[in-house]
Amino acid sequence: MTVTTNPAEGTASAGAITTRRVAAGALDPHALRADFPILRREINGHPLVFLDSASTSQKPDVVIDTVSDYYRAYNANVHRGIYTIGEEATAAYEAARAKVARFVNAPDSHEIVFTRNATEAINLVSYSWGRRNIGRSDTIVLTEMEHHANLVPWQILVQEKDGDLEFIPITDDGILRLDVFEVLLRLKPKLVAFTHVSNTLGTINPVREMVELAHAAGALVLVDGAQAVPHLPVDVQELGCDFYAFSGHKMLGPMGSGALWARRELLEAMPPFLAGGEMIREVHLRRSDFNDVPWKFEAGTPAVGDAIGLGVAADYLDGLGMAAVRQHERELVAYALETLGREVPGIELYGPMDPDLRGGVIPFNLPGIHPHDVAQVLDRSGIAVRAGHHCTMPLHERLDLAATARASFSVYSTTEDIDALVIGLVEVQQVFGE
Ligand code: 7TS
Repeated sequence: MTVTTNPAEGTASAGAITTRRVAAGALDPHALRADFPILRREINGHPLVFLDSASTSQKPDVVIDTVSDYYRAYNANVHRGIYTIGEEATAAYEAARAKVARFVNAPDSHEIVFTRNATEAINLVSYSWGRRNIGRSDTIVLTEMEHHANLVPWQILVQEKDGDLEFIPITDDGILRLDVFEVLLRLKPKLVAFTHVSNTLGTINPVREMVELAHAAGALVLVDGAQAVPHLPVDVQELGCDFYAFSGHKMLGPMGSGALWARRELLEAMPPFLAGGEMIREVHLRRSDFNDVPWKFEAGTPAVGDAIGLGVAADYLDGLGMAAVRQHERELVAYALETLGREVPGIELYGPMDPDLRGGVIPFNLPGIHPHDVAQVLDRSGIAVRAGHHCTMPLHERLDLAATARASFSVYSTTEDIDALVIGLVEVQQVFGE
């Protein structure tokens, strides 16, 4: 595929490339796989079956070529150069911000702060907003299903400020107990922070309803969208939350890309997180004035090529249509739950069994076999799944599990991938004599 670079917009052709992958509103993962060069790899003589997209997604040619074009044609620092390639890089970087804003329906592209990943976006809020707004005895409400990225920053904050953390419990099926949430809201928390989609159980949380409850109790809401933005339509205005954090590298974008969306008045009132160049307007020896948002939060030279690549990834997904992406992954979840349950003797599956409540994440265990052994034997057949606690140790503790194996999907995942997993798991059971 040839990419025609238009630096002013990043590579402009992603939307056109992807429209042919959608027939009558349905996504054709087989056609789309041609866009992902890594899926042509063989591992141990088998085609790669990549079932670890919750860790990071693979990247289409159009994203890889966009980043490569940036380095080949207009690599320069941004917001500085009076020369042509500096102006091109700046225009493409800011155009990428507008694309990402549009993708999550942010009302103003200046409400998007580029970060390295969701972790950095959440830390930006905990260090900047948190240090100014959380004090002694203030409460932050989280859930039992959080990724460590949406737990540890808040632990550090409340330890420093002598505040409190409370946790919305889950049912054994991995559904949040909203009845308990309502009770916790009587504590008048300053912030409620929770994941949109669980990276371990796949649970899709009722964000809008939770935001309404939290706002009625006077709390702000941060949503960790790392597992949602790549997989379902996200509209931050409709969700009504205050902060929304996500990773670019899980949504077909480059490693090292991610973003925070926050309401503008919040960003404006927040002190800087990191300090140095870019984030200032005027510097004197003993004091400085800071730049406008979002640049106030983008200290130092940003990952320009990665941000431009992220903008193109957003266009690519937009071309597929996020409703079609969600429908595709919902079908895969239904197929996986049914097929694994039927074909793999004794398999234990965790999380909600209703595909309507679940993103493309399937955690499981084979009785008597450690998930690390499961993953290692699957790798012999070219099948990549993650094994361990998936950065959700408290959730595993709650479910009384030492570890799980996890298959997770993206736009290029197919029912054939799931069939290969089923065959692989039966082989694992034979290897271990179960
Ligand atoms: N929040 C959720 C819900 C996540 O799933 C992850 C990463 C993060 C935050 C952190 O994202 P990062 O880009 O800052 O690293 N989740 C996973 C996973 O499930 N397997 O590897 C990384």
